[in-house]
Amino acid sequence: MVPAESATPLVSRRDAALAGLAAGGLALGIAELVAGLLPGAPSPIIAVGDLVIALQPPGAKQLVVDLFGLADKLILNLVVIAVALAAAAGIAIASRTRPVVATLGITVFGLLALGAGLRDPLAEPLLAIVVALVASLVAWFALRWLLRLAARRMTPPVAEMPAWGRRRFIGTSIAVIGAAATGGVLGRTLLAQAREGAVPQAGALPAPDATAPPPPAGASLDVAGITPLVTPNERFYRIDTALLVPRPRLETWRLVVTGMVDSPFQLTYDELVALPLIEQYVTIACVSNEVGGDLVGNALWRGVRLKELLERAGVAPDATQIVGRSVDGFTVGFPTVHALAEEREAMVAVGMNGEPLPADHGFPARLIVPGLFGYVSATKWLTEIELTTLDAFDAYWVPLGWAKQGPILTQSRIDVPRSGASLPVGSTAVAGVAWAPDRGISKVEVQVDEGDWADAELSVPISDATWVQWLYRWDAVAGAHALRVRATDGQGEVQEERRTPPPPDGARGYHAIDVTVA
Ligand SMILES: Nc1nc2c(c(=O)[nH]1)N[C@H]1C(S)=C(S)[C@@H](COP(=O)(O)O)O[C@H]1N2
Ligand SMILES: [Mo]
Repeated sequence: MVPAESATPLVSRRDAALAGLAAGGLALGIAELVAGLLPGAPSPIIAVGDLVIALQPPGAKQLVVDLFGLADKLILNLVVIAVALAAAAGIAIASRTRPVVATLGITVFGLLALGAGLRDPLAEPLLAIVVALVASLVAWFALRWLLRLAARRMTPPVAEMPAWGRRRFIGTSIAVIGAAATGGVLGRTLLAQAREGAVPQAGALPAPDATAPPPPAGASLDVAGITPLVTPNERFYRIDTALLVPRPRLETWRLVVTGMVDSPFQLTYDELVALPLIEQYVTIACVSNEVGGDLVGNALWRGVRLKELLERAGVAPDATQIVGRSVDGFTVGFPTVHALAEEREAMVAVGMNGEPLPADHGFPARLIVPGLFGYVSATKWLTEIELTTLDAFDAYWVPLGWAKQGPILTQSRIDVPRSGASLPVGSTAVAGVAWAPDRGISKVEVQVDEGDWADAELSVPISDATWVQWLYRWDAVAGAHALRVRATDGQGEVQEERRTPPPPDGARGYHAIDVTVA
């Protein structure tokens, strides 16, 4: 046996990097496999990704939205893997001359995996320790083994056949990487599968006790290309910090109502859906939505009135804030008046457009508060409603620089024609949606170039909590034109013209498009 201390300096940087890559990959792959095989064991890749999201600098929610909000978090997973592998290669190179670097580096990464795993609310602490320990040991032994294999070919007497020795080392490293990738993919597949199955079949949801009347006649305008009045579940935007969609098991899931209340209580899923269920259309929107963006949707939500749950618990008069907590630790917070006010029907939703909540949208239960941006109100995978004070607690996005209070701003969007479209001369439908939940929309106007603002036709609103469609028949004349839209809410406030970026409290400004008429 050649002691690592004397053999490893002979390894080339390139071979050491390959050994580090293979050893690091094997550690990640096996950790993923353990996470897939043992329910409650955290995946270090996901746990570290969650940590990255949690540690974003203020205002960086845009980053999450741009990078991972819609791309199913694939990119963050890949970045975490790439950084880990690059570090493993670096550690292996450095360990050629200073073997202690391997032990130190692996310990640091093991502790990182441990720390990240321990703060994953979905993971068992003991299994977080097991995963970190297994991954560290695998990394350490695999690295030592591969470096020795690489060194052996350089060491007399094998030095006479370097080609053979090198082929063997490279072949082994590639085999290890293949095994790591296979184990990793298998583990992640098992992990994702383990979280399915809890979702009941569509239709299993009890019928609502108070059904929403169907949308009134004239609620939808007949315009090709306009956003549909009700957003189908599979087309509804998705924004959250979850790298892996939480799928709570119904047997153990509870909704807890606690904090500054007379009598805290908890409900099972069956108990929750056995309560009187209402149905209402509510348009929800993301604070990160850009002017003209599509992080907004309108659905028929079915669920229990939040008021009902709060009355049962008996809210202390000085409890000024409602905090919604998700099974994955995400939190929202909003003033208690939003749930108690007569005109609002904040709810714990269990159904979306006639089906149980899809996993992506918060199964088994989520909050829906008409009029508030999602980040302060719409907790998905809800498990706790806590009554507290506004001073006592800042929810997830507030320390990251987003506004404590998040009323949805009045906005309007042009859906047709598309910006950049070429149109024929003559009558053209300019149409889209406008929303100001829960103040309602009283007017939408369109401006062509720098001309006068002209009233658009509005669809018959479902309620003040939903968007409306609008249509303006434009007599298009030849040339290049700019079209703008603005809405007025139900209280007579005109949408703000001055542009602001989404942070800290939502984007302002008028949506504008350019078209060419010929
Ligand atoms: N558990 C959890 N709930 C969450 C979030 C989250 O990150 N985690 N994001 C919120 C934000 S910012 C928005 S805009 C809405 C989006 O709901 P949707 O994905 O169903 O459209 O969910 C809210 N609820
Ligand atoms: Mo959001």
